Amino acid sequence: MTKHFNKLTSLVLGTTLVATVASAAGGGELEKVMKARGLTENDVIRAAKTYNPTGGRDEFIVFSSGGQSGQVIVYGVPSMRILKYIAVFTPEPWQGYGYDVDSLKILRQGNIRGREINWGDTHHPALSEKDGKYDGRWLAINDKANPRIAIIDLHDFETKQIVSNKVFKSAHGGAFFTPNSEYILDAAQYAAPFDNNYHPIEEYKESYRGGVTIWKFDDKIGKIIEKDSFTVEMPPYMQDLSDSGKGVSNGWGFTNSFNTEMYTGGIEVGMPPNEAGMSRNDTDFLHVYNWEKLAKLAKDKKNVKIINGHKVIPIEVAVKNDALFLIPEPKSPHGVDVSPDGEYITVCGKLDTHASVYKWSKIKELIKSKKYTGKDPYGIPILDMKSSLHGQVELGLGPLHNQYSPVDGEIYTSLYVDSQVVKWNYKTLKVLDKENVHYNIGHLCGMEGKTADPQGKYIIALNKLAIDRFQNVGPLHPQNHQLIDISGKTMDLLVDMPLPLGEPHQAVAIRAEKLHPHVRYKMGTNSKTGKEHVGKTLAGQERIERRNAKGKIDPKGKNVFIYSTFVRSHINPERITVNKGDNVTMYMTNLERAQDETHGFTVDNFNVHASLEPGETAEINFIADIEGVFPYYCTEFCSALHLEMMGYLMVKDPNKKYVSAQKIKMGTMNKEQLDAEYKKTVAVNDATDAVIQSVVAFLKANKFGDHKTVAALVTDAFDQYGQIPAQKKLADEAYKKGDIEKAILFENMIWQLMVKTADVGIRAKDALVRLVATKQSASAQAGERTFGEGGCSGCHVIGKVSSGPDLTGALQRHENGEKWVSKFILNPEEMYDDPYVKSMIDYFNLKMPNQHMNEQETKDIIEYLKWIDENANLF
Ligand code: RUQ
Ligand code: CUA
Repeated sequence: MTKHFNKLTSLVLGTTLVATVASAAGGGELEKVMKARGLTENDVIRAAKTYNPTGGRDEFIVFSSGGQSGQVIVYGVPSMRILKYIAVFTPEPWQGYGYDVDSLKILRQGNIRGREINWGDTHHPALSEKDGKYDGRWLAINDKANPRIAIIDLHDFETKQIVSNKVFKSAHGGAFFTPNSEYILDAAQYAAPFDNNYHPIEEYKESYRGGVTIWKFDDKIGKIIEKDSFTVEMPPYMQDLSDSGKGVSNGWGFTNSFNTEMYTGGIEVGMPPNEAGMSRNDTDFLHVYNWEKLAKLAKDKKNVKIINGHKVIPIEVAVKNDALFLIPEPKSPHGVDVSPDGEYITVCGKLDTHASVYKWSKIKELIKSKKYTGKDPYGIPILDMKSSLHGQVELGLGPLHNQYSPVDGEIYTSLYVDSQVVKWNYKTLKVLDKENVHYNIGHLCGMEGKTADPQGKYIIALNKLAIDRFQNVGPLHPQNHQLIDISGKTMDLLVDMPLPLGEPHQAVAIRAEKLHPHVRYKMGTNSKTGKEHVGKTLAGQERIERRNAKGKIDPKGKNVFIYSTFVRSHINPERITVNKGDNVTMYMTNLERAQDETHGFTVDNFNVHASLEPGETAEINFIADIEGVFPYYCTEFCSALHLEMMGYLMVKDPNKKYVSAQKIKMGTMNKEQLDAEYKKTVAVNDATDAVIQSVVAFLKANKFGDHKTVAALVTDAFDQYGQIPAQKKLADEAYKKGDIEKAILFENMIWQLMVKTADVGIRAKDALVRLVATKQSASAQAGERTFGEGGCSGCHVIGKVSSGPDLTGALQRHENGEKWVSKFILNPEEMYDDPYVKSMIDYFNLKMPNQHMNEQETKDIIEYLKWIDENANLF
């Protein structure tokens, strides 16, 4: 059971690493930190293996079930940094999910028998596949408690569809895509009557049923097609996990089960409890079914029964068509996992210490030659266990789930009771290594570890308990995902990640580069449908309409429609007055194209919230049933003037008379004062525009259009800049009319737009400099870092005189410039009397301090300065 730390190689490596970093940092800094924090060399290596410097990206992206939170959790590997919670079965205000009209429609697709359900017990996420490999387009996840499947679009990481299972009362064994995403397999769990009527438990064997629902999936539009989906009826064994065949076993599905005893407890009537009765038999049944054939059968009316509007293929039909078989499997098993080539099917015993490896070619032969050992009480042929087995291996206590690696025959299995991951070979049936985890691992997640093309490198242990791993935050502990390095001969546990959302059952990981999410929507998109929103509103189209019950514009109508736009930093309109009792619909379009410029929206006290991503149109709806004044505002800190991004909803009672309270008169400026302020404002705008024009000239001179990322930033900047002429016109008109006050305000608006333009424009310039500059040598790169972190940048700004001189051309200022500068960096004090240095000290009233750079760092800085000189025209 115990192992580890035969890691001579990593120790040696560790020492080298420490030595290198220590010398680079100049005073054994790393050693100091290690000592202060009590870290070993191995800890430091593990940290280095998982650390992402700022801006660094992960190699893999994990989609984890969010368990009872009803969400999906997205995080990166190896950093284990959480990137997103995707709202699925549960309202989630940040994303507006369930608080705006369109997302609420998705959530309500999950109603069961008319009942609203606002949570889910998510278990098994599944990524869509092409040829048995992940294609990075769609994610499906099941809800065990309220049998449903949701589809998430990986182009925007939003839930687009929820379908509820019309015959199951719970469903655990899904979601599993078939190898070309034709179908999603979803097995029941607790057997129950398929219809919605009462059936006494004494009729369990007659009226209760299990099964597998085979959902038709259209992978072009990313939707389950309910009318082409069907369920294969199965005996009331508790069907558990499933997997889809692939490669040689493509076209088949595998689902295991427990409680083939068909025991129904009843502690209260003196019966032994379920747990005893349901685990009595030494074997249960692996269900083997031909989904390809069943799908064809389901197309013919005479092969199906319609229950609750859903197609069900009865057991007899499946059996008659040689599409359903059973194979004994050891004692209340849990996971069933098909190997990358589809030939081996590994079933874990849970209450058995063994894993059983079945061989598809053997099963196929038995089916072909109709060699059955008998039939179960429902007439399903049973195949002989021994003749279908490749072999069995004793792994340890409580084997649950499996994952594969690219190494031929290599498989990783979780041991729930032993709290271990075991690496073994399903072909040679040899155990290779064991790694302890804390504690009680359920699923484990390999990198694309259940596909036809596993990527290896890491395994994540999804532990059921955290116990003592983290700071106690109360009796409800966080979950614990542990990252294990599997690239070596033996496994190595790298890091723990507490997950503050429970209980993540299963996770799937995909190579990050396979994901291609959008940055913005096409202007006016309803993100839930992907189509243009009926409420799409462009700048200048903002309006408030009052309509009657027939939808006709009518000043007496009670339905108020607000077509609004959002752009930094204002909402248009800013005043909305309605009558108490009006039905208020607000369409909101985020006019931004800039990356990450999301605006949020709420009206205080009305329990509505929307998240508006760039280009998105969303809709909220409420009855203005209380009188009063309600601020509404943007809920995302979107710019320096975010707090000002607000307005007022005023709800008045049409039956009341309101007396005006307008009394206070403020003193005003005289004409000269106003004129002076106006001129000052215009002058500031002119100066700001000059800066913008210089940036524009630079961008043009350096052909920004050749670089996609820079071009996108420039487009963003000009979104803002393009709004200036309209404001300028308003300012000039107001000035002409003598309303200087208003003219000043419009000029101020112009300045706001300029600042936003400049903000993005400078970002574009910096990005362009990086792209067009000559390539930095490794040493120059290190030099730039040292320059930034070692304190130089505190006084020197490249391209500018700051609190110290501009260093562009510094190497040319002196004879033997490189030597001179390096001497000055190393020992500035010795040169304070040098006439040049002296003049600088006088000018800046500052002495260059000794920053205690070592020789290497100084050399790197010189290289960096050389790179600056090479690119002097850019700064
Ligand atoms: S199951 S811990 Cu809900 Cu996937 Cu095995
Ligand atoms: Cu928009 Cu804050």
